[in-house]
Amino acid sequence: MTNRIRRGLALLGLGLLVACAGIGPSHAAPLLEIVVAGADRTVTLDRADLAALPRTTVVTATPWTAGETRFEGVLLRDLLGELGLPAGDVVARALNDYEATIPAADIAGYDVLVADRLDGEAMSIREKGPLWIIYPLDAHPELAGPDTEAKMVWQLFRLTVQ
Ligand SMILES: Nc1nc2c(c(=O)[nH]1)N[C@H]1C(S)=C(S)[C@@H](COP(=O)(O)O)O[C@H]1N2
Ligand SMILES: [Mo]
Repeated sequence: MTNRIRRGLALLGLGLLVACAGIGPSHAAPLLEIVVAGADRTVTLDRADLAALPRTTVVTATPWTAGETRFEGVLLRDLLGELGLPAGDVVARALNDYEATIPAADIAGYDVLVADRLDGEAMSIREKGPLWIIYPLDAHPELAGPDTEAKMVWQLFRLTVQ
């Protein structure tokens, strides 16, 4: 199979999963749950599902990492778009029950990444993984500061689309 066909099949699989939300195949290691508020609809993605979506790299310094760091993953904008989900505000919830709202305007206007790799490696929970919301801080000086930092949720496991 060519990579193009393989990617097509992977996306088709995702589509079917979305269509069968709630009764889809069980995942060996679910990484991310996406809930559409008020729509009785949940999509569960594992690492392979995330790997099959359009990938983006954001290189930036952060308050929690040393020097320029290379984050790879799926833009929040692309994630919602590819899954056919509404473009609303998104509440990001972490394993420690920390929650922050990522405004729809941020998702549209900035490359907000759901990162699943840091400098080429998967992130353990201890390393703020398996998923981390990354804003492109270095590319946009106006993002510096605690308001953005509060939205950079690590140990992410659930997104709720408002
Ligand atoms: N998973 C998780 N992510 C989180 C938080 C948290 O408590 N848990 N705190 C947020 C807030 S409010 C800020 S200001 C920064 C805090 O980072 P610090 O604990 O390194 O100061 O991370 C954000 N991301
Ligand atoms: Mo904060």
